[in-house]
Amino acid sequence: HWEQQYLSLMRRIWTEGDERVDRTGVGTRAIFGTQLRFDLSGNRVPLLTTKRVFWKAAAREMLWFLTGNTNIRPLLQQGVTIWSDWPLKKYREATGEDIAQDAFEQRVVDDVDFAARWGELGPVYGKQWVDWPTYEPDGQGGFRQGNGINQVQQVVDSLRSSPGSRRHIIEGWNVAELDGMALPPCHKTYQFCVADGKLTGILYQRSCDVALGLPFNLFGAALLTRMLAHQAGLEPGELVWMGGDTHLYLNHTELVEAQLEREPAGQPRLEIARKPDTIFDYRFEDFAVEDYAPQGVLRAPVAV
Ligand code: DHF
Ligand code: TMP
Repeated sequence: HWEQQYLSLMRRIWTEGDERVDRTGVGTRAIFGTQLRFDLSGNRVPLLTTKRVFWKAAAREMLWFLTGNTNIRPLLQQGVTIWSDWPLKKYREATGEDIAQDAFEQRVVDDVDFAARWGELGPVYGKQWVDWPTYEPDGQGGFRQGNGINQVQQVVDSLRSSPGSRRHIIEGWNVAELDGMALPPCHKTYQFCVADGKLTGILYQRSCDVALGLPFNLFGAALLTRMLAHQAGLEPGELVWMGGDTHLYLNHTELVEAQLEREPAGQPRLEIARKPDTIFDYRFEDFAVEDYAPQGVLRAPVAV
């Protein structure tokens, strides 16, 4: 079964990984340098069946990246809370106020000024993907801001105009702006390749929380590949996922042990109902997952 790849990776990290102290202080077991490969043909999608994955949140997150927005407010307005922990931590540290997560989230939704001040993640994925900053000489020996670069549109254009190119890349790792980001990008590089009328995507993820992040990242990367293929008139090929520091947090023991007991079953498919004029015009309602009958939710704490 295609999902065995994920389960074997999980098992290998848990039994053979190096134990490391990480930034969060939680501790991990990790393997450096890993790969997974999934067939996307026939609209197959690598959505894990050994636990329920909230693919709707992952889809809304991907659409949010494409808007260029970097504030958690639009996510919270749609009930997506996966990015709340980082602004919340910053708010608590700055104000000393022990505000509950749902109260903080409600304030971000209700109060635009509060959201602008406290809901911002900095120039993360969305900003770099569709508005990578540029600078140009101002004619007086200095520099002024130039037009931002929309990497996603450029990839749509290059897939259409020079499908054989080896430069279909979307890069999140803007070295000059890392300091301003709540988290430097994890899924930092996407590359695409056209062969036989099919589009294959590679995601290089520098750091991967295999239990919580990876199920979302696989679905998100597959969705992005599908939208690009759709826009460029190509069929879906494969999704190749490559991991740098690929880890399991030590406080995920219960999830890992339960999930490794389970048998995967089925092959979900992702259907896209409508072809909008541009890649920026997809709506959440355009996506449907079929044949998804996962086993139960497995909860685990996220390391902040
Ligand atoms: N930090 C860490 N330590 N791990 C991450 O996976 C991670 N992911 C980030 C930001 N920082 C991170 C962004 N993506 C969840 C999933 C993805 C995600 C952040 C959080 C998560 O908590 N998933 C839970 C609950 C999902 C829900 O309630 O919608 C899950 O069970 O999948
Ligand atoms: P780091 O910046 O110290 O590497 O911590 C980031 C953590 O978040 C790490 O555990 C990887 C995880 N992560 C994912 O796995 N997927 C994601 O999409 C994001 C944003 C983070």
